[in-house]
Amino acid sequence: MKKYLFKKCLLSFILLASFRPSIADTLNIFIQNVSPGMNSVSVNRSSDINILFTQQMNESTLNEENINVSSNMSGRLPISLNYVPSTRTLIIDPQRNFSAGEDIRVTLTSGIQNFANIPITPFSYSFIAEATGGGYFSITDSIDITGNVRAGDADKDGDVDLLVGNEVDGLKVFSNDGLGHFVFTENIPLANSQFELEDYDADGDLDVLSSVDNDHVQLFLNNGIGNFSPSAISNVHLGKAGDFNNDGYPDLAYFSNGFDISININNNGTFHLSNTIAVGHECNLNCYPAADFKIEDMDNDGDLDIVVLHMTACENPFFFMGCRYVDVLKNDGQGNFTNINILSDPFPGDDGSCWEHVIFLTSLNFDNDTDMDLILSTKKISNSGDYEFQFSNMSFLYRGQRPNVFDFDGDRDLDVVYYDYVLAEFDSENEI
Ligand SMILES: [Ca+2]
Ligand SMILES: [Ca+2]
Ligand SMILES: [Ca+2]
Ligand SMILES: [Ca+2]
Repeated sequence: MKKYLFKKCLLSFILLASFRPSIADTLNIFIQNVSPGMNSVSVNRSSDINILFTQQMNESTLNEENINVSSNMSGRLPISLNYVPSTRTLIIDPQRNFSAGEDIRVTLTSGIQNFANIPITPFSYSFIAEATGGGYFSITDSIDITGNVRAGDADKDGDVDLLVGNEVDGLKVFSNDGLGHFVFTENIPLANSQFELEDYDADGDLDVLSSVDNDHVQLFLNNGIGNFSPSAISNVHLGKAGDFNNDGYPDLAYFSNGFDISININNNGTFHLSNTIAVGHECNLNCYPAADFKIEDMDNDGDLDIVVLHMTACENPFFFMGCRYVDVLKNDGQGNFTNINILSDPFPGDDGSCWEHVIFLTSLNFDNDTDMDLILSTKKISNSGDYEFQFSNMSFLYRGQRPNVFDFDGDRDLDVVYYDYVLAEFDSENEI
């Protein structure tokens, strides 16, 4: 995410309280339906995952090599699998309950075959586990930072730890004591303060991908208990993770050439530039650029698309003038993308009085159907499917941003890490 004029941000979260089961048509020629439904929120924490196929499957291909269930909290999850031919249903049983608010992605790769040994169209989808609570937050811990902050269960002991970038000492790991307080445990000295945390090798633990100089990133692999060792270097930039080709391994996307998006495919821990998608920007008020993007399956066809917010604005003493666009880059399933513009605002107007208010793009299924929706500051963008979107204004400014929203103290309500760029520190807030 580009942080031009990024003065201050406060992470917050709206918990959608109710869950309505999805009523889905056939999802593709191989998959009838999935449960929990696509983009579900508030999924029961002990749920199994059921895949209903349209036809009999080759049971020997329904194995862990071809099926990846991954968590934003801890990476790939151990699962057990049971295929029931009489109902054409695959039951995926994760070997632990989901954590509150945990984001789960299920990927079915092309290694799966039907009864005639024809590979399926690769398919992935996600849902969010239920959390309880609601109310107020209080500050519990403060840690100095001068770089990225990412949260996840780095040491795999069941609680969410913090990795904190520091320009002097590199990357620091703070381990959660189980009650939401954090203890410094180790430095990753070769890693930079700019990094991301994902299970890049899909082996069930979270790894670090760090900028190591202007043009390269280096992977630091987790040994399974939170010790990170230097690994492959790739000649690409740091970016957001998304498995664009549905092989179970997180790929990378980042801005290049202004607002264009570069896709980099993960090949056994090294990243290779695949293609760059042009993102047009027809606005001549080219004073300050700002941009953000989210990686979501916006058309529910089982592959990850990219939603790009891009804007430019000029500041005079009293107000901003500019224009902003939202484009969806539609994935064809192979990692090739087509650009579809869904919003073009010549002058932000309704929420353009303060620059920091208009660069927050959030993806969230806020109307509890099966589609992923968007929130852009005070504008709700409701997804009706087939690239039809409804726009409405909210009376408040929404700046909720994942990924640093987790249940840090294990009491099943969601806590928030927020960081203040002005003071260069951040605080962990726990809900009470
Ligand atoms: Ca932990
Ligand atoms: Ca890993
Ligand atoms: Ca991939
Ligand atoms: Ca898609």
